[in-house]
Amino acid sequence: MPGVSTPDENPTGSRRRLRALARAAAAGATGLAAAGLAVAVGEIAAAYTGPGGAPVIAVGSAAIDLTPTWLKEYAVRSFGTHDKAVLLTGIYTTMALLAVVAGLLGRQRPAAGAALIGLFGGLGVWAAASRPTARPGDALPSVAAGLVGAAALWWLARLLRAATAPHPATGPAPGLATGPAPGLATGPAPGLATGPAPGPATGPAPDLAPDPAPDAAPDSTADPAGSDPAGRPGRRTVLVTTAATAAVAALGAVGGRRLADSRSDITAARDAIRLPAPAVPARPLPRGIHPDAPGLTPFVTSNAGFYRVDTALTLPRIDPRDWSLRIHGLVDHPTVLTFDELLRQPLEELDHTLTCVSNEVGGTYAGTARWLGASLPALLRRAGVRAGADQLVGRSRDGMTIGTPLESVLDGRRALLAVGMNGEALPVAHGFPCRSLVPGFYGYTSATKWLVDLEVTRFAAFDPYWVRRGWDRTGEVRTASRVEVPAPFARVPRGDVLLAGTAWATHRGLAAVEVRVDGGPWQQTTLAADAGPDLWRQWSHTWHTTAPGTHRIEVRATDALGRTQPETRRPPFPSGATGWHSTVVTVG
Ligand SMILES: Nc1nc2c(c(=O)[nH]1)N[C@H]1C(S)=C(S)[C@@H](COP(=O)(O)O)O[C@H]1N2
Ligand SMILES: [Mo]
Repeated sequence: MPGVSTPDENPTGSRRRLRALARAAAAGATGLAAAGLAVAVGEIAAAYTGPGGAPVIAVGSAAIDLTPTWLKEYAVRSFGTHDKAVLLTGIYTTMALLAVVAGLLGRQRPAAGAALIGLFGGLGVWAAASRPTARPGDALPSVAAGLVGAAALWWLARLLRAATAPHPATGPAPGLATGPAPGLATGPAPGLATGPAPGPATGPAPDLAPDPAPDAAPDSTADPAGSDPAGRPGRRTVLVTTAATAAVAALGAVGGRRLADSRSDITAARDAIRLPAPAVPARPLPRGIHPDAPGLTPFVTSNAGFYRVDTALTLPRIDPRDWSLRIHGLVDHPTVLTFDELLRQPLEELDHTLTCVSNEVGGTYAGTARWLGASLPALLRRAGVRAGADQLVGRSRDGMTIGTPLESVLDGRRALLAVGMNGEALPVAHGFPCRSLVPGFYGYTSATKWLVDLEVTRFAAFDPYWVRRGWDRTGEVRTASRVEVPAPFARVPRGDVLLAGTAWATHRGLAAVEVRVDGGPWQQTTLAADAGPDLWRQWSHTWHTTAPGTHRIEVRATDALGRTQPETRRPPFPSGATGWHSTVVTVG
């Protein structure tokens, strides 16, 4: 036979290795294509059953719930708000590796390769079913993905094996001479080990075999029709089929995602909401709440700039027409409120700084907004809280549980069931259509987004999500302060340098902020106007620089109870970070 594909009478070792490598790559590709098809089928099915059912999302959500606290802390510290992207990348990478393994396995044992793909579908089923919000349909996308992926791998693997099998003259192609044509589903169901897997028992594995006899080398260039006279599929057939499968998978995945987005699109419903005017408007913010220091955090955080912390891999998209809030537990009159009923309550405006317990010293997981909502204590009083209750548990549509000390909710502070944020309906990422807010508590113990259920209960009766993972059950906000101006490692001219920053002791109120340079004496800073105890407070100070060089500026705050931030540095777990923030600048 002419041409490059003429089998070498005496193949060199490198040539043999190259051929083996090409065959391994082809096998790996079948695994990737089959897994891709599985993901696509899962995405499309999830467009109908709900986003929580998409296999990758289900596995990712389960991973989030199962991640030990130390690892979660590490992820938040290292990746911040990118932690979810990192997780998804990890899942896709793991899946790709397993898919390649499945493809390689499938060379000798198509059923085993198929079973591995099916197993991943099974993992999706388990993950979807184990979600706290699991509905019966949630497992369907993973079932479909597992079955289709397994069938695709089995089919591709058998095709590949047939194409690379030794020529009938030297030995029957395993599985071919005796079994049905590949692609006809007359054999054992993929993934079900109902019979011995064809392959190793019937002939040497193609890749383990010494180089095939010259006339047995599959020769795709002599095989334009895609199969040789013996009816074996050619390598080109396998290649084309694998590529076609991958293309269908890619199209399906993109299409499925689009379909899911359009089916769950609630933009129009959110845009249609007309928030009523507040029955209790907020006092206008006093003048002089924000020192004029370029680079200082704005006093009010924009919705777009507001930090986001949650466990939701896909945002719950709730149509307010399908939303209701159940208030139950240790109450005399359990109630269910629709969104319209909620909007008909007298709405109050509340200027409030929300902070996250995971905020590091000097961190940015804090934001201030003008919230609009119904009074939470008023609704609870109307429901009739019974004696013995001490915890209020909020549940979200996505299964988060958040517990707040009931006594604090009812002690006169302005707790809200918020529907508005800075003049618009809550953004989806911040809990649309309704979230709770209780000034004085970190988000994880007060600020349930996508809230659908409020239970009056006891601490002894229920541990919410983060408490089960070791976090403090009370979650009162610690006093915190930051130096923001100058920026870290800034170079500043000699003379007077303006220092400025932000501090909070939410609900207790902030009494003082002090700074010191290079461990020198503490100096009082100038506090900007006080907008109320539920809000952060900004500060500024003129530093008369003396020596050129590098200097460390430290800050500490004192709350209205006279308690100054402790120097001891502690990490956020389990009850919020402690320690003084500092920054380093160079003068000269
Ligand atoms: N449903 C739900 N609500 C949630 C959370 C969550 O993971 N899921 N995270 C809480 C935490 S830890 C914080 S700090 C705040 C953050 O609110 P934001 O994302 O609007 O800033 O939401 C709280 N409410
Ligand atoms: Mo948080």
